[in-house]
Amino acid sequence: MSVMAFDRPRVLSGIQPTAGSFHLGNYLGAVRQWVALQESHDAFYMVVDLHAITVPQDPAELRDNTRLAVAQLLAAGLDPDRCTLFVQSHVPEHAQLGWVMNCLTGFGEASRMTQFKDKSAKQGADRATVGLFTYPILQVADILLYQANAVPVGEDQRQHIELTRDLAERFNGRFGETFTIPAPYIVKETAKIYDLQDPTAKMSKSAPSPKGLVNLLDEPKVSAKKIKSAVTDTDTVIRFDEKEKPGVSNLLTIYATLTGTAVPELEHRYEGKGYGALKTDLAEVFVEWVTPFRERTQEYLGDQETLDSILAKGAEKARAVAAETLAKTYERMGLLPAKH
Ligand code: ATP
Ligand code: LTN
Repeated sequence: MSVMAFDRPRVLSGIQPTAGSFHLGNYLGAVRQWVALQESHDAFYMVVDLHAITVPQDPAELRDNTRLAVAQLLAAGLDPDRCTLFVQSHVPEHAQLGWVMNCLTGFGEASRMTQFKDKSAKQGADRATVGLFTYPILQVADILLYQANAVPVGEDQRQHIELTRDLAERFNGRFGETFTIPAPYIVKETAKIYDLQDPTAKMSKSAPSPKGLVNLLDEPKVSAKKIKSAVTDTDTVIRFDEKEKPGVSNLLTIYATLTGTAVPELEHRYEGKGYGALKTDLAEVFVEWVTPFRERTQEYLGDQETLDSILAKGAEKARAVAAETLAKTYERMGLLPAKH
């Protein structure tokens, strides 16, 4: 770790290896910010496999998807020399602090987490596991272990960051200053990317239909077609207006972010042109952006030795920080230190 790292504010975030491919919402809402923040922050990023197993996973697929997630993060621009990149289960302190945080959370408090309500409803409530119920509490432990100042995520994660702040304050109040209180880092423009077929719903891997979901690793032609068939409205004016024109606004957000062009500039450029022109051009922009991304992902995936060594180094750096926080936490709570 560079000496600089100690002067920089710290960020931490995680992504689940639950689908093979990241989607455009994951990238624009979260991963893109991770890449930018490694330049200015002491950054910790992980693939949260322990979160993934809160719903059933096939073992071979989980292993493959974990490597694939790491390869995509590298392809997106994470640099293991600039950030600490690791797999959650390689750092046992996550599960250990997770238990402590479970013991600090009220049952009612956990029951109010909306993501659990959504996800358990999707599965059929009687099939949801206790792990899915305590999922946000493991996330609390993830964040507090690293004394993170900020957590770059999409809008859907805001409630979990609030819970993290509440539990950190509760612990500090009861046992003395131990944890940094983290702030959500949510970029307004891209906080919620919408489904291309239902622009009022979040783009999600578990959408009822795959037609509005843009997966980064899909054949670019398939994604281009989805973009060209995006739902807009019966008007023809290209204007950013989330209430009246959610479909067009979503396309403008994606276009603006992928090209670094301001939305008003795009509105101006497409004045008098129809939705067709906007969609065709955006499809092209996306294909141009995603083609090298897919190639880089395949390259990283093809070199497992390098991948494993990046993860080994990452886990070692992460453990050094996590172990210190866990030891302090145990000590503060009165857990008897083991003598070696
Ligand atoms: P999904 O909804 O696809 O199941 P998820 O939120 O359950 O995704 P992850 O895949 O681990 O879980 O999400 C990784 C990151 O991507 C999180 O920070 C999340 O907020 C962000 N994210 C997911 N979907 C979107 C979206 N549509 N717009 C913006 N950010 C998103
Ligand atoms: N719940 C998050 C993934 C996640 C996370 C974290 C994000 C697990 N641990 C810690 C930020 C910080 C999600 O994206 N669904």
